[in-house]
Amino acid sequence: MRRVFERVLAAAAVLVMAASAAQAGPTLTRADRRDGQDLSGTWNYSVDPYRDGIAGFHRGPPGVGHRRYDDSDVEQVTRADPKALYEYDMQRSPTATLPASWLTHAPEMRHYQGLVWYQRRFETPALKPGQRAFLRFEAANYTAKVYLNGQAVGEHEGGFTPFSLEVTRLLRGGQNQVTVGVDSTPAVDGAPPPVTDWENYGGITRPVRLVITPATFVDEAWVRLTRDGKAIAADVRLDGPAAAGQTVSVKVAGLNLTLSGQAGSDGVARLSTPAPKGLKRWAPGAPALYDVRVEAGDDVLTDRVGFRTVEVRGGEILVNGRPVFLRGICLHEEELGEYPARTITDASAHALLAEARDGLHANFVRLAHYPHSEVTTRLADEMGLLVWSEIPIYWLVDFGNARTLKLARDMLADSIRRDRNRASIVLWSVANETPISDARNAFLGTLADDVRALDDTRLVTAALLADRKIEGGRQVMGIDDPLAAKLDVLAVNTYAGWYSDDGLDAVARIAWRPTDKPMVFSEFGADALAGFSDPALLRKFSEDFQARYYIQTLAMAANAPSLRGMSPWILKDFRSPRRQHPVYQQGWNRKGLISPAGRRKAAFKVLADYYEKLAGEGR
Ligand code: GCB
Repeated sequence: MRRVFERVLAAAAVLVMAASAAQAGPTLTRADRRDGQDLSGTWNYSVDPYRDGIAGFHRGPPGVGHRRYDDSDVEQVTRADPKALYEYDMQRSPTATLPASWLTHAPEMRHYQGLVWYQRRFETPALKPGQRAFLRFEAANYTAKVYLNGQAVGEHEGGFTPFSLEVTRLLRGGQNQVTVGVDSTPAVDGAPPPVTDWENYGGITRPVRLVITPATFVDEAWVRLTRDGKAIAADVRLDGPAAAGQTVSVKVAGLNLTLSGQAGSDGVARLSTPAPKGLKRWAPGAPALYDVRVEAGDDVLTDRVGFRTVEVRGGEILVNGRPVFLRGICLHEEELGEYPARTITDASAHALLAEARDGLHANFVRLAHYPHSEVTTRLADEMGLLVWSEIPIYWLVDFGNARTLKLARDMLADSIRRDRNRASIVLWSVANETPISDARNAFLGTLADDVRALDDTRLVTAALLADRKIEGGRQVMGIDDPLAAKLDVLAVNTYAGWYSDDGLDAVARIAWRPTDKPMVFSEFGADALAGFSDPALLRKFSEDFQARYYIQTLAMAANAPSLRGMSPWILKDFRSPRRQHPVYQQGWNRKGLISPAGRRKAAFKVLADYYEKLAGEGR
């Protein structure tokens, strides 16, 4: 019997679901503050490298040989029916604590890429009449198929954005069982594309929550100081049958302020009031935050929000009307330690951001190369750091592909909706180092337009590649990219002296063409293995080389008249499968200013001193 050989989870159920990208579920911002239940904790897991659980070993349509996944306990069934054959038993499979990438679940999982099934049971009271329930995943990398009590509830593509699936009808009072198939395999038409320079952390890497709402609830409340700084505005988006016409109020207790009004036929209430005189603005280094309470019908949503303006004028980046120089550093989403699992907690995010703010005297972090966890952007708000947030449109994306464009637009919209209340975020980046072509220009142009339509209170940027020429016998770098016309801030990655043969003395002499908009060095950096010193030869990978590289590149920065900030690459060494030098790299990109364990390299002090001096000059 063919059935005998199969290991089928939810085969038929999966096939009836659209095999497409992100589902447009609600955003459920500030899920951490909503009613419900945290489903983090102990889950069972089971690998499925051939994806039998989805397609069966014949990869055929459902029918003979395909058993619909059911909710039964395999051990009990086989005891009652000794002829029954299952080649999986989730409830007796190994366990892991989520959220975390599976790379650290067990030594044999370290390099696993493919499909992993996760399952857990949880008890919950029956819903009250009118209540709704959602499973909200803050992130699962890269695709996820979700089942509750044996029924498919939806799927999602993209490893860094949240998604919520409604389970109102499937949720039982008492015990429930949630099963998730997470597949880390990158797609050639996906985002990011298959080749990147960071570890592909498969798994459920951010919190999962059962969220319980009233029938009509506040999905998102975007509360902000308007672009011109004159008003406090709130767009409150409701979801549910009573959304249209619903009365909505937004209270900012610390300002003694209440905005109220009705949602329109689209379920959105657009409220606004002049900014009160006593408003204390959020600013880098002085992060004033206010508790905000949004009420609509039976629902209440709270948040903590800062109010500030950011704009570009006369070649300057202005925060609250004052020019700022972005004293930044890049970060990947990877915690300190020799065995990171992309488990970002308050403590692990704080450890990294504190190194940036207090160690380097930074006022800015570039969160590369995808939306980081909600904990991180909330902490940046609290810690008074300016933030660059980005989507994984990186290197060789399939720019001519309509599916890829839709995916990118969904990711961008999901990340903006998630984080529009984070005053720390001042830049939305639409791409990193993407080779110029007509298809790419059109693709990224669409994304830049989307940013402006979704959020007019921040600036649009993208990390571009530098153009290099010899002019009058001197090396001159600049930006020659048609996308520049679409951006507010021009960002450029530059590695002269590391990826080029330039001697380090030559780097300091490179000049930069002025640009008509503020320019930022979004990256520069050099690998160094912590502890490897080579002062005589200054060999690459030594701390001495990296420190000298920083000295020379910072000298070059003085030759860039439009420069208004920088975020060198990168705060901490990070795992990258393409970095396999056996002596210096061992699977790590070593461009960190600190080692995986957090040890500061010599270049750390070079940058810290430079930033301290700039800060002392009031920049
Ligand atoms: C870059 C990329 C970044 C890499 C870095 C490097 O330009 O944007 O993702 O990790 O260079 O180390 O080569």
